[in-house]
Amino acid sequence: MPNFLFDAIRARMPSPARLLLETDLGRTISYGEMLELSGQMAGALVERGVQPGDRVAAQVEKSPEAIMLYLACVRAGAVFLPLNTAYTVAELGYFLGDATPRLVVVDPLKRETVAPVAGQAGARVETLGRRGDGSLMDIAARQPAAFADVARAAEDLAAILYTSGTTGRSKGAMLSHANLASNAEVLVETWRFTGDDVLIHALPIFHTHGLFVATNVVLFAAAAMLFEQKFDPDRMISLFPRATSLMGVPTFYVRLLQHAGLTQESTKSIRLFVSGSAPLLSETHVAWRARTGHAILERYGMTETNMNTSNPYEGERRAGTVGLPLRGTDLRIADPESGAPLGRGEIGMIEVRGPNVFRGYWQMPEKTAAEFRPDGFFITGDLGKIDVDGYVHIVGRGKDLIIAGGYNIYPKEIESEIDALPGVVESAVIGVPHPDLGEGVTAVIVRSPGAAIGAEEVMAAIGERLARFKHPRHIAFVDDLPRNTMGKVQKNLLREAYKDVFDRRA
Ligand code: MLC
Ligand code: AMP
Repeated sequence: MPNFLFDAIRARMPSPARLLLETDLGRTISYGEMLELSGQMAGALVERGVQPGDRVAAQVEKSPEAIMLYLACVRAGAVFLPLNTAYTVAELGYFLGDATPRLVVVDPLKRETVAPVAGQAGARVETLGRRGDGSLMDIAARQPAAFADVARAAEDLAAILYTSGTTGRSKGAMLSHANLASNAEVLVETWRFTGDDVLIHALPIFHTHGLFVATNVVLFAAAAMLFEQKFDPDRMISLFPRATSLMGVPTFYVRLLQHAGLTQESTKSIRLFVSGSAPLLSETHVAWRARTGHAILERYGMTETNMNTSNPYEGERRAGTVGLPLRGTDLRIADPESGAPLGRGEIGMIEVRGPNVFRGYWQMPEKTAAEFRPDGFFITGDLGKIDVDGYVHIVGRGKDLIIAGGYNIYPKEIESEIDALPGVVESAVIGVPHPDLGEGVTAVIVRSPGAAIGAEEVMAAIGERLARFKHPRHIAFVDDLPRNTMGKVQKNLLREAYKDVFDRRA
C-alpha cells in the first residue's frame, strides 16, 4: 500500500547489503536488515494494538533499535513521538496526557517509574530491551520480516515533536509525511549527499536535528552513518578519516576546536561540516577555517518547519548568516505587529511558507491560528533581516527562549517552578553568553522579606521536576527586578548586568 514517506525511502534504497549504520560498539545494520527489522517492529506495534493515527511515544536511549522504532511507526501508519531522555517523570506526565499515545516505549529500567503516568494517560508501557526479555524486541523477533506498509498519504502525520511554549505548556508540532520527505529531499540536493557519503551521527535522536535532518538525509541519499551514542571529541577525531561529513550544534565545533587533534590533515576526508540549532559565532567559523581549511556550512531550522535556509554548498558560506532559503521554501521579513512585509536590510520577524512547514499544534487550533498569517506564512518567532545578496541573518529572538548546547529552554517554565517556592516573591530567568553552550541559564530571584532560601534550596527543589539541562547554572538574589513603565520585567537589562557570569574566555 502507498506509504508516502517510507515509499520515498524504499525508492532510494541501495542494494540490501549496503551499510546503513555502524555503532560505536561496532554493530552494523545494512539497508536490507533495516527493512527487515523495521518490518518486524512494525508487526510488533500492530500486535500491541497500534492502529493508524495512534501516537507511539518513545523515551529511549539512542540505539539502532530506536531508529527502527521510528521507521516502524512510519510503516505502521502511527505517529512517532520522541521524548528527551533527560525529561523527568513530572515532565513526561504532561506530554503523555496531552498526546494520549497508545504505547509509551521506554528503556527497561524506566518501566516502573513511567508506568503510573502512562496509566493516567491511558497508554500501555512497552520496553525497548533485548530479545528474550519480553520487550518489543522480543515480540518483533516473532514477526515476519515482510510487513505490508499501512497506507499513508502526504498529509498524514508521521511525527509529533513537542516544543516548549513561551507562555503556558508545550505544544506538539504535527509533522506530516510530506513535511519530512520534502525536507530530506531538498537537503540531500542542497548538500550534495550521495550513496558514497558517511555521516558522523553524534546528535540525540529525539529532536529534529538528529532524527530528521541527519537520519532522513542519510536514508534519502542511501548513505551510511557512524552512529555514536553521544558527542565525544576524541571519538570524532578518530572517526574523521572514515567519514565524509559531520552535522552538529555549535558546541560540537567549539569543543573540537579545543582538541589538539583537529587539523587540516585529520579532517581531509571530510567534505562537509554542517552546523545548526543555535547561532554559530563568526569567531568559531573563522577559527575552524584557519585550523582545518573547511568553511562550516550553517543552516537554520526549527521543530515546526524542519530546515528553512542553508548557506550554499558551492558559493560563499558567509559567517554569521544562515544562508539562503531552501528550494521550495518562501521566506520573508515582516513587521512583527502588522505582518506587513519589510524591505531588504530591515530587521523584522522571519516568516516562512512551504512544504516543510508543519500542520499545526496538536489539539491547539487557536495557538496554531495565532502563529500563521492569513496567506499561510508561519511566524517563526525569530528576528532577522535579508542582506543585499539574499543571505538571511538571525539577529535575535522575538520569543523568550534560551538555547544551551542546542537545547531550547523556556524561561517561563523555570520561573514558574522557582516562583512557587516558599520564600520567593518572583524570579526572572535569562540566557547569557556561555563559552561552551552558547547560552547559560541564569536565574535572578527576589526573596520575601526575611526569607532565607538560598541557591542550594532552589536547586534541590526544582531538581526533581525539571530536566537537568534546564537547571540554572548561576543564581543571583536581588531586591527588585528592573521593570519598564508597563511593569514588564526588563530582561535586556538583566542580560546586560549578568553578561559576564560565565566568562567567555573560561
Ligand atoms: C548536557 N547538559 C547540558 C546540556 N547538555 N546543560 C545545558 N545545555 C545542554 N545542551 C548538562 C547535563 O545535564 C550534565 O549536567 C552536564 O551538562 C554534562 O552532561 P553530558 O551528557 O556529559 O553533556 P554533553 O555530552 O557534554 O552534552 C553537551 C552536548 C549535548 C552539547 C553534546 O547537549 C548535545 O548533544 N546537544 C545537542 C542538542 C540537539 O540535538 N539540539 C537540536 C534540537 S533541534 P550535570 O550538572 O549533571 O553534570 C533544533 C532545530 C534545528 O533545534 O534547527 O536543528
Ligand atoms: P527548536 O524549537 O528546538 O527546533 O529550535 C529552533 C530555534 O533554534 C529556531 O527558532 C532558532 O531560534 C534557533 N536556531 C536554529 N538554527 C539556528 C541557527 N543556525 N542560528 C541561529 N538560531 C538557530
